[in-house]
Amino acid sequence: MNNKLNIELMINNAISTASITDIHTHLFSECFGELFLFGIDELLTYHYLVAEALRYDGVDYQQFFNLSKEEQAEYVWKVLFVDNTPISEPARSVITILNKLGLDVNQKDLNYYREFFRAQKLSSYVDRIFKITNIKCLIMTNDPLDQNERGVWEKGYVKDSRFRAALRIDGILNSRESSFPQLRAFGYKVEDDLSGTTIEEIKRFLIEWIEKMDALYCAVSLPPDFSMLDGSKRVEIIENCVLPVCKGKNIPLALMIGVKRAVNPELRLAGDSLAKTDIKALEYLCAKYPQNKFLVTILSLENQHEFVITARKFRNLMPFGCWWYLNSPSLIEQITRMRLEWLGMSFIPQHSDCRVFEQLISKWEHSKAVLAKVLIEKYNDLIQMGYELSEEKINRDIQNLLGDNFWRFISQ
Ligand code: FIX
Ligand code: ZN
Repeated sequence: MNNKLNIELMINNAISTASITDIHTHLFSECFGELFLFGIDELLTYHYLVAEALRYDGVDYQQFFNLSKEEQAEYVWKVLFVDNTPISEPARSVITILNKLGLDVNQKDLNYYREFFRAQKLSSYVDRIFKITNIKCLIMTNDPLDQNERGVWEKGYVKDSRFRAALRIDGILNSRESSFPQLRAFGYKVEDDLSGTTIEEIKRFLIEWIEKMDALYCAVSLPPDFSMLDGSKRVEIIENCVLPVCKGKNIPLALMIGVKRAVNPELRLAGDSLAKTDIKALEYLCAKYPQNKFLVTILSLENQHEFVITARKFRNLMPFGCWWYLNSPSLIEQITRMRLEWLGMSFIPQHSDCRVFEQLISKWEHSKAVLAKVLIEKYNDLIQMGYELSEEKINRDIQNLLGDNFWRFISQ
């Protein structure tokens, strides 16, 4: 029997039991050593919180960054959690994590939390977080030009099927002045003007690393003024290297568009902002390269309607996630509702973008609550007209949204 209450129970149950694939994170598996971030000090020094804490008084930015990690965490803790109420989305997330881990959220002494995290045995702790969150698999962000990361891929990498790779190519597309010398040092014959063997050598680099990492896709973040018609070297590399390689390997290219890097460089990682982009570049790519697949997320709220309609026009375009500054309940709700209304179930509603392991708990908990709210509304619109829904159909739909849409898109 379909009634409102039943549907609500079925949706909540389906959302809490679906096995999630988190398609974009900055997490690393245990074998990456220090790149695996966890615990209260890492949570408090997350760049989302740093930007917020530094708004409250006139502390010198440089002075703050000169502090040790523990001292920075203490500063953020005092400002955002002791002297103020942690109401913002990033601050509330810390409270959600502590609560879900069974800790007393009213303790003001940071050492109480530190002791808990210090006492964890990493491997079983990792298992526990995967269990709490029902995450089957998450995708890392992997940059072979990063010295620390590269070292692990070359020596000491241990496969863990819960952590899959994505080859991040911001270096070759956005900062050739630093990435090309690195490529040359690694033995790739590339010229700054892209002459000679450069195109073939970049392709060789991409293929070698896709294979080494078993990467599920290539990814790049792009500025708001990203264009495919500006005659830039970036466009040349995309069209002559990245797209042919992705097509040959049958993997998507993930485009993350709209980030304005280092608006306030003094804030370091916390200093990036956003602006509207022109969807034309996406239309051009999807239309001109129907054999390529594009996983896309866009940072500006103002772009979301055009973006959703563009996805209706191109089946090689898969919208994913509410990225970064869109990852808050009111914005997720608005965007998810719009996507459901115009794309049905054919999109990927969320990814976490976690940098610290326990953030998987809060980011998914908060997003799932919003997804449930919107789906309850949408399913109720149908049952009010006598449309019959079964638990099986609801489970299927939600499993598609939280995991299977991605794997189907990858394997098409
Ligand atoms: O470029 C990206 O992948 C961004 O998501 C990050 O660089 C950003 O700093 C972030 O953590 C957003 O959530
Ligand atoms: Zn990211």
